[in-house]
Amino acid sequence: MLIRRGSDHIPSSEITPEAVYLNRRKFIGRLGAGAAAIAAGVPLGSQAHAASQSRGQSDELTPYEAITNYNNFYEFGTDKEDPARHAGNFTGHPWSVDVNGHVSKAATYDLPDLLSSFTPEERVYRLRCVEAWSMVIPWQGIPLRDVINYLEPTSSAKYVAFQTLHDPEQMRGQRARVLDWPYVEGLRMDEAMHPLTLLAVGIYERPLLGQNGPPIRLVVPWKYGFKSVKSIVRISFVEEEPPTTWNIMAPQEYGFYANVNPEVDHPRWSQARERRVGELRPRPTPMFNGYGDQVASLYSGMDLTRYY
Ligand SMILES: Nc1nc2c(c(=O)[nH]1)N[C@H]1C(S)=C(S)[C@@H](COP(=O)(O)O)O[C@H]1N2
Ligand SMILES: [Mo]
Repeated sequence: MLIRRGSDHIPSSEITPEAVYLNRRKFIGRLGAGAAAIAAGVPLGSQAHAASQSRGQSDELTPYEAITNYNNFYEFGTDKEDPARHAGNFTGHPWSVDVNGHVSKAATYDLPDLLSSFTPEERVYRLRCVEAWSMVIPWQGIPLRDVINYLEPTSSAKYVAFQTLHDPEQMRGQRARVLDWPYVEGLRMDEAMHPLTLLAVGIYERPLLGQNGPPIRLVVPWKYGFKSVKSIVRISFVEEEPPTTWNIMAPQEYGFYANVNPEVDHPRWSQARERRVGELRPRPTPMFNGYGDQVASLYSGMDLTRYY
């Protein structure tokens, strides 16, 4: 198990990479602030709040510098350095999210309004990208299921679909047809309702920078990074499995489920090992990115070589 909740103890192994952050934590403690403040880009220097703290037990946190300078966000270019270079002016506010489909409270929400009743929690999750690199990131976010419960989907809602902003003026990468814009993703309802699934609004208690998908992005820690869709403008409750961008682009390479699985290789490379950003030596990739105890039951009886 990679997270431990309800503890403020910080193992010494985690102090080195972000001494500044951890020092700051000691001072800010548990001062109150709503998710809306984070999502609206309010600086968190004095307002950070972690409703329930959770920390990786043995994993060193990836430095903020790496999390914000080595990214995949094709809306801002395809090189890992492009998002940091080109997303500087992209703050994600003002922002509204369109909620539609099989859901009682379908509406277009001003994001701070939608989030105002939720308090962000801190979760230290590994993000494991299909390109075989991983980072350990202290996210602030709201469990997706809290938002779903608030929105009240009907019994016809079997999947949740997400869509990223389409705005080639702000997102220069969308001026080229490298992907089928807008970027779309989806989860089965039970995956979306799983307590590990997070709508992230911050990293290291700072609002998401442009490159990390502000003002709100998904984090599904047991799946490859491409499921963690950034800068979400639409949430749809649907009956059928929704299309997903990388599956549209290369169906033999990227499936709907995209569970981290060392036993199912990408057709062009192995997924058995991964390189933690900042480390030289690759490590073995754990099944379900290390969250198997909590999520394996979602897939019991499914052939994971077929539903990859
Ligand atoms: N809209 C959008 N979301 C996206 C992507 C993208 O190109 N566009 N890239 C995905 C991929 S492949 C990964 S690995 C993660 C990277 O998240 P990070 O840059 O915050 O680490 O974002 C995912 N979400
Ligand atoms: Mo990725």
